Amino acid sequence: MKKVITYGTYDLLHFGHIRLLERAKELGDYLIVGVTSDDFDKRRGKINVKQSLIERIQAVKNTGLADEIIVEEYEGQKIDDIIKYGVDVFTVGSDWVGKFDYLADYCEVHYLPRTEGISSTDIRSERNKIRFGLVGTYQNAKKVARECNFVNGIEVVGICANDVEKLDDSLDNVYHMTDNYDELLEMVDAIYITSHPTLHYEQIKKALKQKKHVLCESPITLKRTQYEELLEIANRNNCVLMESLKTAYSTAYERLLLLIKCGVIGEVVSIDSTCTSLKELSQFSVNDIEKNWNSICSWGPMAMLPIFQILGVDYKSKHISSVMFDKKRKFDLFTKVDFLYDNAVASIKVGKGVKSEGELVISGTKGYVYVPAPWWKTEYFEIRFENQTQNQRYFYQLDGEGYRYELIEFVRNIESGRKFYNINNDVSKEICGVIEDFYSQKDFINITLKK
Ligand code: C2G
Repeated sequence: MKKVITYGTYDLLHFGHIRLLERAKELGDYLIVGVTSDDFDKRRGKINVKQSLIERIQAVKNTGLADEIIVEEYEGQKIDDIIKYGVDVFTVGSDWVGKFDYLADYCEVHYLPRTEGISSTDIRSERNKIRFGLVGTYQNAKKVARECNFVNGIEVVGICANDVEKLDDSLDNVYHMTDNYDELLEMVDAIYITSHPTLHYEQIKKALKQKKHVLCESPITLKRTQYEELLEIANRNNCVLMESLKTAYSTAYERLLLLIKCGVIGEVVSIDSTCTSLKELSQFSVNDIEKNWNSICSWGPMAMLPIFQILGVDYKSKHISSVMFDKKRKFDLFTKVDFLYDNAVASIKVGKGVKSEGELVISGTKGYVYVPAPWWKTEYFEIRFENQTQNQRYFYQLDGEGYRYELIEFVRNIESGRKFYNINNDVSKEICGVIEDFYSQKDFINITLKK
C-alpha cells in the first residue's frame, strides 16, 4: 500500500484545498492529512486563522478524502510522521516548491500545482472589511497602521493627528489625513484612540454614539463613572469598547495567567510589578507636561493589569505615593501603589522620571513566577521553586510588540458580536478608578525630591 501525506491549515476550506487533497489521494492508496494546530500556526506567523482546529479537522473529514487525520504541532514533525507512519510520498502545493526538498531523504517529495484564483486569505478579506480610523499622535498612528497590514478584515482609511509635528509625509498618499475628528468618524466603522488620556472620554463617547466600535489605549477614562457611562452606551449601541494593552494579548502573558490559575505556584500571596521609562528631568518642561503622559497614565494600567487579573479588583485598601514634578500635582515622576487584599498584597512601581528594574514577580505558596525586564514585552518567563531542579522556563514569540494580536481580537469581537475581551470590564474600570484616586489624591501621599 502506497501511503501519501500532506499538511495544511485548511482554514475556511475551499475548492483549492479540495483539489489538492484529491490529487494527493491519487498519488497513492492511503492519504494522511496533517492539520496544523493553532499554536503551530501562530508560531509560523499565520495569525489570522478564523476557524478552530476542531472546525478545520471536521472540514477536512467532511471531504471524505482523508483516510487518517493527524495534528501538526511542531517544526520538524514531518520527518517524525514520515518515519512513524511509513509514508511513501510527501506532497504539498506548489507555493512551497523547494521548501520541503529535505524530506527527499525519507520519502518521495511531490509539489502539486496550486489552484489559481482562490485562497483562505482572499475569502477572509472578501468579507466586509472594517474601515478603521486612527486618532492620536502621528507616530503612534503610523505604528498601528503598519501593524494593521498583518490583520485580515481591517483597513485603515484615515488618520486624525493634530497634536504632534509630522515627521514625514509617507502616510499622506495612503490614508486620508485630517485634523478634524468628526470628519474621520464619518468615514469609519471603528476607531483606535491613542490620544492623550484627558481626551479619551469625549472622543469615545462621540464615537460610540455614532455606533462606531472603539479600541482605546489605557487608561480608557480618568474616572470610574465615565467608564461605566461609556460601557453603557457601547452595550446599548451594540458596539465593542475594548481596552488597548498589548501585553494582555501576548501569548507569553496569556499562558502565564493560565499556569497561575492551574495552581502551579500554589496560592498567590504577593505581586510586584514595575514599569519605568526614564526621561531626564531636564527634558520635562512645565509648559508641555499637560501634553505628556505622566507616569501613572503611561505605565499604571500595564503594571496594575496582572494584579487585578490575578487577585481581582476587590482590594481592601490601597496607598498611593508619588513624587510630583509640578505644583498642580498632575505629573508624577514616580508612583508606587500598594494594594492590600484579604489574603494577599500587591504593589506597582511606575516611573518616567525614576528608573528601576521592569520586572514582574508573582509569589505563591509553592513557588514564584519571574518575568524579566521589560516584562510587558516578554517572550520569556520562569516558574521557580525552592528545589531549583523543578524550575520551568517558558518561551513564546511576540511579533510586532503584540499590537497585531490585539487588533485580531478586536476584529473578531466586531465580526462575531461576541464581546470577549482578555481584559474584562471590572479590570478596565478599576484601572480608571486608581487613576481617578491619584488625581483626586484619595489614599495619596506626596513625596518631594530633596532638590
Ligand atoms: N492550496 C492549493 N491551492 C490553493 C490554496 C491552497 O493547492 N489555492 C494547497 C496548499 O499549497 C497546501 C494546502 O492546499 O498544500 C493547504 O493550504 P493551507 O491551508 O494554506 O496550508 P499551508 O499554510 O499551505 O500549509 O508546512 C506546510 C504547511 O502545513 C502547508
